[in-house]
Amino acid sequence: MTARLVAPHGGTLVDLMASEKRVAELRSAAREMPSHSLTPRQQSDLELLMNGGFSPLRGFMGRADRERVCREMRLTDGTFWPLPVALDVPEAASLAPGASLALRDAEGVLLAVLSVSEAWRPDLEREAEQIHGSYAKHPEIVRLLKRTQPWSVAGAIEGIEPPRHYDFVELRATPAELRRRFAALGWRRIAALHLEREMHRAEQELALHAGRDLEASLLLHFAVGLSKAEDVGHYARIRCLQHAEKTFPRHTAVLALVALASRAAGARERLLQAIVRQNHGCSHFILTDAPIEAGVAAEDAAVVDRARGELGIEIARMRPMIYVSDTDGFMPEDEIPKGAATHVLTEADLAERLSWGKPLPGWFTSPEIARELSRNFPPRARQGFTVFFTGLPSSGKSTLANVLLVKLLEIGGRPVTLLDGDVVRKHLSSELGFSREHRDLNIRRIGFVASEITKNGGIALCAPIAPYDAMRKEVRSMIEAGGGFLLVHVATPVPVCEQRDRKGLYAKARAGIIKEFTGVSDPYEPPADAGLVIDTSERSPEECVQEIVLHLEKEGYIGAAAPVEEHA
Ligand code: PPS
Repeated sequence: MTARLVAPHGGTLVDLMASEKRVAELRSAAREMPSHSLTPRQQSDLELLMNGGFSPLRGFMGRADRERVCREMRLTDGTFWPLPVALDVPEAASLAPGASLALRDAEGVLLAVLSVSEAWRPDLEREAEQIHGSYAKHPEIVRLLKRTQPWSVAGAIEGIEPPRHYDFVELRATPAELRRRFAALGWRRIAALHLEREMHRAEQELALHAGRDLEASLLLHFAVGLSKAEDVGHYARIRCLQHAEKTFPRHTAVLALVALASRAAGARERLLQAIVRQNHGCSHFILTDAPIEAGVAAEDAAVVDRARGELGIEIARMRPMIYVSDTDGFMPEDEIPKGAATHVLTEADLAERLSWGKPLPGWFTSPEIARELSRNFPPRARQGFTVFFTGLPSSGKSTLANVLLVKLLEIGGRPVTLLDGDVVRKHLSSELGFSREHRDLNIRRIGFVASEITKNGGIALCAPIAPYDAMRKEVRSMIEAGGGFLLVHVATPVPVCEQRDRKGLYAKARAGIIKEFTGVSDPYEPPADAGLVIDTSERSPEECVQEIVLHLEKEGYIGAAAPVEEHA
């Protein structure tokens, strides 16, 4: 069953939810179907397909649509559409045309059934060039491509139930719900602002100006397509937005969340964002040149301009607002009198201030938002961190880690956990050997435990050999998501390690009794990204550890944290 809703803005809304009877049929048939567990990105796309946020799409794109969209931003029926909405899967053996595929969330809950129309291997690199042009080789695009599975499976969707969200339920609204709400409020002109982070005074002023210029009410629409349920930043940002919403005159602004995942696709992405807002019942889409979204360069602006006539929503380009201290107010850059003193606080400045516990200036943001941010993004001196030692057997990793443990406990303030190579192998990885596969698994486990400790404000000291660079990098990114990470390369040369040979293992390895022994018969890839490189050959452990302590102090991870509750 497909219901159609017509609203003053946005045109016809597709609704792909199946009828109650059909849901029952599909649920029982799904037991026999192959299943696909959706990634967060795919789940967000599915949510927008099912609730009509991606109208007029009725499923994941087929080959002809996808290729034409990449080439010329058009579906095969001529409808303007800027980016593929596709489902990538690792293999397609069971996905012949006519087959059904059960689409499930990460827990296995059945969300929808896809009737397969085709499955093929798209030319991802060519598509990237068509979509991203000169940005196709940008590291973020390359990373996205690497994560994309080789097969694309297309077909119509029948929705069983929308993805479940337990956070900020009152802020989540489908296109149909928002359209109804706007109608009930008597709002006919609604300007949407696409948000990916909190709004400070400059962004609030910009939205206020846009609303006045356009004589429109505002939809503050926060994209949560890739937010993780366990990310404290997600909650903090939304609470900040709730504070920001209150700064607008009553009955002029509504805050809502939308499951829209970012695509790193510049102008085309902005156009997709506009279409999604059109479907949510908005008449205008606010586009700012900078700094809210850094990705929109001049060439992108031209793409947006060319597409204007194709959209059912008007694009309102707004200039960013800058704080002018002489007048204690905000102005668009090109209206600021020559010589006037201006202030800008970039995202990097903000992160820097928070990490050192410095107060946020009153012109930049309100005390409520400043307090929210400093509580949730504590200064480094109150964040968790991991010191990850890597080096050959008998290089001194465990000795340094043990001395550092004592020093950090003396300093106090945070719990410290030591994950030593040998100890981990006894308790966490007792079944593992020393093949590359097993070593990687061992390091991934250590990284996981350390990331949990770090995320929760503790200190983890890890001291495995960790011979492979790729795995160390994986661990670093896991840990940095929730706190600090210091890689210490204990670069004691092999002859010195071998001379120490504390467990007699080098001798056994030379005699061929132990196989795959790091430094003798197994590789060690020295890191190029170590924060510190320490050779323990001619220095005492105390001296080496002092260097680490001083480094941590310099980086702000140990030391007195500045008071956080006062803001100018
Ligand atoms: S790894 O590669 O990071 O998973 O290794 P790790 O968990 O740190 O374990 C290293 C300790 O195990 C002992 N051992 C070996 N090391 C390397 N290669 C082989 N084949 C091997 N067999 C046993 C060795 O004592 C290591 O201890 P450390 O403390 O590094 O000297």
